[in-house]
Amino acid sequence: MSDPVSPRWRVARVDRTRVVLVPDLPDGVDPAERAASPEPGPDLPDGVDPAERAASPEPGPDLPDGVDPAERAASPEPGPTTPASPASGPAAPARRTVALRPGGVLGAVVGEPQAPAVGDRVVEAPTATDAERVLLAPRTSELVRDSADRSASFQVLAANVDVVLVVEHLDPEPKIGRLERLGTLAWNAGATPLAVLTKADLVTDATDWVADVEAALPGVTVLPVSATTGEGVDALRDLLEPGTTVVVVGPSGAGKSTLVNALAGAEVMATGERRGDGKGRHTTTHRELVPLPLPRGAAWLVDTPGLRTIGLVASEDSVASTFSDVAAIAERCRFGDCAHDGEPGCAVQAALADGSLPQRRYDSWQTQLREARYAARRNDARLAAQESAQWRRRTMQMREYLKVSGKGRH
Ligand SMILES: Nc1nc2c(ncn2[C@@H]2O[C@H](COP(=O)(O)OP(=O)(O)OP(=O)(O)O)[C@@H](O)[C@H]2O)c(=O)[nH]1
Ligand SMILES: [Mg+2]
Ligand SMILES: [Zn+2]
Repeated sequence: MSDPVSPRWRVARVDRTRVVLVPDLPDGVDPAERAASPEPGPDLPDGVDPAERAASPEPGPDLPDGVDPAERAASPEPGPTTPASPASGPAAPARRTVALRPGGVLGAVVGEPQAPAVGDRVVEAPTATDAERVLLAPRTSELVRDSADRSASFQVLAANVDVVLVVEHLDPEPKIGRLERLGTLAWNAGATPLAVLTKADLVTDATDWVADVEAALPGVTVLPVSATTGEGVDALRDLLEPGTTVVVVGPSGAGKSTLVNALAGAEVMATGERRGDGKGRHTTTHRELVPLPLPRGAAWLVDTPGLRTIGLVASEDSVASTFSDVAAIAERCRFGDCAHDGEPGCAVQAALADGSLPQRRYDSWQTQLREARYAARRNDARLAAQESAQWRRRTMQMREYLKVSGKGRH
């Protein structure tokens, strides 16, 4: 697959009126090797010619310059540090700021102009009149959540995501329900979730929590880490593939930015103190894409602000991925349409009764299913509304036409 236009950029940051772009990195991985890789993540069209890739220099740790001074002045809570560029090493590829079109959109290679998200791929498509013209490339995946303000149906947290690091602290105690929700969010994006339990240095033994989280997210790798002692950080880095995009999500104060810095081996994101009451204040206030140098190339990391509430916009299939164990039990119910609500021969009720299915997990499953069904209905309603708006427009256009042409008059 080749692009009609080149080269590629990635959206590193989105503001109201402009986006910051960084040059996309060649992933440095032989496609054959990637195909043989055990990681089942969705394969990204890399758009880089293998020959060209071989010739391209190893991308250095392109450190972002952090927060724009103007933005910082306007920001209610300025970050404590602006990471400095490394004194040595290859010159960082140019960052570029591009103004958004009215409505906060960019033109797209295919289809209507769209609001860009961090992680979007952007291609240069200069015209005679606009040498700066760039276009959004179609997304391979989207990490979405319910919009916070309900003004839109959902919010795109990041685009073109391969792996989601679902971060939860070991101290205070991890919230399993939150991990389950973020797991579903990740599956729904078509990405591979990886659970990271931070602050392992604050607990004597993380083994039981790891087992609990493994049970809550079947098939998901669970890693305890400590940015303080370095425990687990190399192991986590080893799980990440060059050329992929890895998004870090989790509650405020969980140590997401600290983890990003530990993985990157540099202070690329500002981190904050946790409040005495255990509630994190939001240190990171915007989503940002930063490069992650790996031994065989580089990947992209997206740090995000802590999510206060995580409204699910997910399909029932994504819920079934997180609850594959419960879904397997439900398949043994006598009736195919069993509501697990007292029907005879209900395997789910039986599992609850004998304790093999914890009530907490059952409740979580039911809650997520309800939300998935609600999201589907809402989406249907939204599509219906769009259709009726189109219909109204067409009717008006037809009336206008009849008026102008005089055909409507008797
Ligand atoms: N003891 C210990 N503290 C940690 C660890 N990781 C992070 N912290 C501390 O936790 C606090 C919050 O860390 P951040 O990295 O800013 O948390 P965050 O998840 O990015 O928070 P938001 O940006 O608000 O979403 C800081 O005081 C960190 O020093 C760890 O592994 N061990
Ligand atoms: Mg942060
Ligand atoms: Zn049942």
